[in-house]
Amino acid sequence: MRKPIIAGNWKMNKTLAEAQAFVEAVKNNIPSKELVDTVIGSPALFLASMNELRQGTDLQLSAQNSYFENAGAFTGETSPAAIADLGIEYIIIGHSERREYFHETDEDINKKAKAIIANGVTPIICCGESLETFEAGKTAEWVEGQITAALKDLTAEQVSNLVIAYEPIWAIGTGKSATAEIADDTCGVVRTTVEKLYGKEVSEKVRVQYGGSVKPENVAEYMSKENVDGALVGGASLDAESFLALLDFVK
Ligand code: G2H
Repeated sequence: MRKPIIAGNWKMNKTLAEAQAFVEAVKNNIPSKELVDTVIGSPALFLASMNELRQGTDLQLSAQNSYFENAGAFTGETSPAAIADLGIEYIIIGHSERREYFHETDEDINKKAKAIIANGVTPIICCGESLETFEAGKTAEWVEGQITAALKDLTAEQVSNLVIAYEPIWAIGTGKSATAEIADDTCGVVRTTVEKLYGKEVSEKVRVQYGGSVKPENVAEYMSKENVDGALVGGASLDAESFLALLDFVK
C-alpha cells in the first residue's frame, strides 16, 4: 500500500556538468511515479539546473539539508523556503554525517522538520545508531529516542506524509550493509515508535527507508521486507547505470 521511495544521496560529489549529464541519462528511463518515487538528493548548488532539466518527467529532487529559518543573517545556510520555491520535493535532514561533523542535535532536526513541512516540502528524516550502540543491543531505544525527538510537536497528518530513513552508522559507506532482517526489524522499531506517538493509522502510512551500503545487488531483498518502504542510497547512486539498476525491483 505504501509507495516505494528510492532516493539517491550524492553527498558532496559531482560538478554541475556531471549532475546535468546524470539527469539527462536517467530522467526518461525511470519507472512511473505511480509505481515508485525516484529521487536524487543533490548538493543544493545544482538543484535549480537539475530542476529545469527534469521538467515533464517523473524524476524528483531532494536537497541534503536546509536551515530552519526561511531568511535572514545566516551566512552559508540554505533556506527551506528557497528550496520549496524551486519546486524541490524533499529535503534530507539529520543524516549521521550532519550530526557527527556539523554537530546537529535532535532539537535542530525537529526545528528543521517543522520549517520544511511549513514550506510544503517533505523531510526525509534520518536516524541510526553507532556500532557501539548496536553491539550493546541498544539500537531500538536509540532509534526510538531520535524519532521521538525529531517528531516533537508535529501533527498526525504531518507525520503520515513523512519519510524516515533508518541508517545504521556502521553500515554507511563501509560496504558492510545490515542484513535485510536487521533493516526490517529496525524500520519496524521506527514504525512502532510512530504508532506509540500517533496511532496505527499514521504508522501504516509513514514511509521508512533503509540506508547503508544499498546497491543494485541487495536492494530487492531489502524491498521485500514488510517494514522497508524504500532505500536511501549513497555510493551506488552516483553512477547513472547503477542508479537505474536500483529501480529494477519495480519491474
Ligand atoms: C548512507 C548512504 C546514503 P551509502 O549514508 O545515505 O550511503 O549507501 O554510501 O552507505
